[in-house]
Amino acid sequence: MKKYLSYSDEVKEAMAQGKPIVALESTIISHGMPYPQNVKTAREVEQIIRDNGAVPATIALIDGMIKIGLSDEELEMFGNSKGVAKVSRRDIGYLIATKQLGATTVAATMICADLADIRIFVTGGIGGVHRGAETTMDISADLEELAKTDVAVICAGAKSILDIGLTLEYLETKGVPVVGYGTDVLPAFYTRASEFPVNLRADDVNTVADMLHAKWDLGISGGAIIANPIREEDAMEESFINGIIEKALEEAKANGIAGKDVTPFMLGKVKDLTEGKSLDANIALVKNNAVIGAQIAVAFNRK
Ligand code: PSU
Ligand code: MN
Repeated sequence: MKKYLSYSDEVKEAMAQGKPIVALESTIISHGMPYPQNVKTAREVEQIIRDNGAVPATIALIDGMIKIGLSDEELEMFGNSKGVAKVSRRDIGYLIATKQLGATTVAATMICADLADIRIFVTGGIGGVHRGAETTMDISADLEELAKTDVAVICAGAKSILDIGLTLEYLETKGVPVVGYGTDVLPAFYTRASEFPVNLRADDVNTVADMLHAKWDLGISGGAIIANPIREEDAMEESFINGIIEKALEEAKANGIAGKDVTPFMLGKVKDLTEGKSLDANIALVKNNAVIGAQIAVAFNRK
């Protein structure tokens, strides 16, 4: 297994010294945001994690290896290359065998973080049960991964491009803890609140760290979602963003978008229809998650 893993010097040193490490995904860079904002954001998020006492490990597949920690040039390459594959659980073996560039989704990043023994992972949003999934069966592999892989994902909740209620039902069935960070309802990514309550709430990072230790010490395998609302000043107006999402969903349908292309298509459309405002919100919420995620990693590492 170890022969497939390659660590950056920064991550190698952090591991040797027992420092807290935070995993970051690369699909958000290659397929979630346009260039050059994607690369700029990736760099800034890494720095926020350092400033909060942890070490960032952006994960991607390069030349037949799982890279744990990317160099500046590699970040640039993932942000500014055409034809980088979007890699979920199903794709990892093939991408390694064919030595292609692979940007890891939440599911694939969780798998790679777990292999590297990194338990805390920061991103923007997770995949979920899509609207209309009762006929399309479009349910993100992220949810299945959360059910079985021991990595906690700090995100800003679930976007209303998804069916948030069904996403929560799925997570409940699979036994995935969904913790509201300072909130009693699941945040809806661009907005601070959805209409859906969460069953668990934490108001400080120690509670999150203690919860993760207790769960995994007890042998209760699987991930956890720590849902951290976007800051008030960065949030979008609810009726505005929901109207845009409806429009983008219609366009996706009219264009026959399916499979792994749905989420990137929706993100791009929403960005265009909001004239970039959704991208600003997206960038702000990822940075906000990086602050909390790094602090959780520090608290988790203390035990
Ligand atoms: N949500 C975002 N930005 C993203 C993604 C989701 O706001 O970049 C990416 C993540 O990598 C997530 C993936 O794991 O999309 C989910 O894709 P799918 O819906 O095809 O499972
Ligand atoms: Mn899908």
